[in-house]
Amino acid sequence: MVPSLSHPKARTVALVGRSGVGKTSLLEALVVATGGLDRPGKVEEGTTLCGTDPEERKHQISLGIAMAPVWVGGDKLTILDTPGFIDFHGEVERALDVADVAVLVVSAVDGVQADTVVVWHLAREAGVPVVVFVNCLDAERANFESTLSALERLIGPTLAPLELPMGEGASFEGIIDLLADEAITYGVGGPQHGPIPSGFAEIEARVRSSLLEAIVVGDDSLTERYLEGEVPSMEELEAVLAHLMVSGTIVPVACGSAIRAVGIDRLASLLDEIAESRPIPVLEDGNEVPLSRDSDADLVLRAFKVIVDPYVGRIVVMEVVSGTITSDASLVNARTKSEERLHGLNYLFGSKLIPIDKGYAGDVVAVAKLNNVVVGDLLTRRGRNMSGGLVSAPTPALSVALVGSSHGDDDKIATALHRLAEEDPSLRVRHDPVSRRLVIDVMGDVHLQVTLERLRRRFNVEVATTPPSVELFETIAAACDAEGRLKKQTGGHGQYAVVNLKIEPLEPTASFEFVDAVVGGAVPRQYIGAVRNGVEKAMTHGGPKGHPVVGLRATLVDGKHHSVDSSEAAFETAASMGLRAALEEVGTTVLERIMVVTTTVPSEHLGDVLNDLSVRRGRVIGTEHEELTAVVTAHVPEAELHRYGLELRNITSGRGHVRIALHHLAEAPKTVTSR
Ligand SMILES: Nc1nc2c(ncn2[C@@H]2O[C@H](COP(=O)(O)OP(=O)(O)OP(=O)(O)O)[C@@H](O)[C@H]2O)c(=O)[nH]1
Ligand SMILES: [Mg+2]
Repeated sequence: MVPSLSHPKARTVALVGRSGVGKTSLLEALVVATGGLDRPGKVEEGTTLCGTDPEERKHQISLGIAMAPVWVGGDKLTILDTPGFIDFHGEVERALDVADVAVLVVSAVDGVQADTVVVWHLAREAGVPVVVFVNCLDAERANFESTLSALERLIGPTLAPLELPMGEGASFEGIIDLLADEAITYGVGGPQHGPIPSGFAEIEARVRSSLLEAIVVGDDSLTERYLEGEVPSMEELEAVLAHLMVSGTIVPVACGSAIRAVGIDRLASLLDEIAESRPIPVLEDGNEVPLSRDSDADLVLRAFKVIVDPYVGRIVVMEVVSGTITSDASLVNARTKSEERLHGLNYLFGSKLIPIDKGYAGDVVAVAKLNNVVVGDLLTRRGRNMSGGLVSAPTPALSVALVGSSHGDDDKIATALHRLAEEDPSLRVRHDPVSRRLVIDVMGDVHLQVTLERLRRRFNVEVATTPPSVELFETIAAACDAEGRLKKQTGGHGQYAVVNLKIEPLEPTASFEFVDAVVGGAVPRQYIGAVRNGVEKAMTHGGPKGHPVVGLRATLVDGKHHSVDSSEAAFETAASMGLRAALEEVGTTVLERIMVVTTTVPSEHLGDVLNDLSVRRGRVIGTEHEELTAVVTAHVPEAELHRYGLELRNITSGRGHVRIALHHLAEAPKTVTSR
């Protein structure tokens, strides 16, 4: 369906790339170049539109999606700035979910690095057309040629420079527009167009002809005419180029400097050209349907970010997938099926909320007080059975247990963490049943540090961290008979119960069986349940080595009771005593949890992954190959998996995934039991 032309065009652009390449600075420069701001702020001074969060200012890196719109010829492009640091790549994925086009920002100083590769693959997997912007050409040691060759190795023959820099570093003067065949210099009076300086003529001619060839092969009639020696008109070339860029057949390269505002106006126009409707996949009645950005279609919104503002409260940022939203719209949350009433409509300009009346398909709107909407939710009209299913939970790289500064802080810490997790879908909070401590799953050391800083600044909560405890168990070493005898006379009623149990080991995973084999009422019926409870309580309480007991069958074979002094409590206590005595007598074996670890990595990293697993006492069960990826399944003790996610990320430059689940229990070696 062709989007209606009667509405203004609104599209979304994601800036992605490794940390420090200048994405936040580029967003600032784009806003200035299109008239949204008079002067750019600076990352170093914490004065940019998208770098005002105190932790971002402190670390001088972006930590989450931030945004501001730019207007290009009446079209509204919402530019999403994303963090480059790998711990925050969940945010990059969220931005790519909603973007119509992605700008892969690369610095001409450090070119293509492992993180660049990761982000390029994320953009490819999201199916978004990509524009490469080579930034920092004004910086010392900038090298366009080597950056371009590295990009060619990564992206392949679809890469096509549309521009060349004139000079580099201190001698960086401007941009050569290959299609228009002209030079553009940036002085105080704005961009100046002129002929190509003679020093650049030869290289310009060479790169230009390969660009023209790349364009004409995209259109059969142009190819024919080109081969006959005719040079197609600029309009014809531009039309075919636009089509090739939108379809991803050509990955264009633009260049410049965000800090010196060189080439930024041109990038804005290029983005406007490429930011065409990308059909957004949603699930409707169980089938995947692509929704085109049609402002006249049914309204569908998708939440991709939550901000908890100290003054405004909870703000949900949503993309208008299709339709037109007005500030009084009433919608249904496809996940909860409950109605969500909007109270006002805004867009975000950095940290500012700017009120608006309407948002068209492709727009990004921010709405306060939508307390039940979480990242990934779809809002639509009642009667449509949709689900997004698009927010994949990232694999946590690191888990740590938190210890409050004083006892009883746990509730306060948990509340604060849950508030942080609302804004940060990569942060997971859970309760460790063994240590009874709060455990958080994070994406790495920097993510952990930022989370602890936010706890302190926003909630005044101070915590220390420790590795989460490894869950150990005990099981009885051999079968035996046990007797529990309780006989107390302390004035009034006494307490009297005797139980005779037969205890046998079972498979440790079959945690507990109880058999009643009493004959002749030696233990009256009403106390049998209490005996069972007593055994279970003693198991949970722990064996002689202090771990919960699993894997045994207790058979009640005999016992004694007293018509006045016996009670449920007495039988429960006697049963607990009986089991404890048995465990002491025959001894216990300590068990550890063996996890089944399924690791998916690009095949070239398979060897390193297998080595790493063997160091972790892992036993490889199988390896499967699927095209360029390898899937390794291994049994690994839980005690060896601390920081596995981080190590895998290091080995694979962030391109590995892992799933971990409990498989069985096995005897733990001394090194683990004495930890
Ligand atoms: N010389 C030069 N420096 C630049 C340019 N663009 C950005 N910088 C500087 O590079 C540093 C990092 O810039 P940012 O804009 O914060 O980089 P980023 O890509 O947003 O980094 P993350 O948020 O960590 O992903 C800052 O000190 C900028 O001033 C540029 O075009 N030329
Ligand atoms: Mg940034």
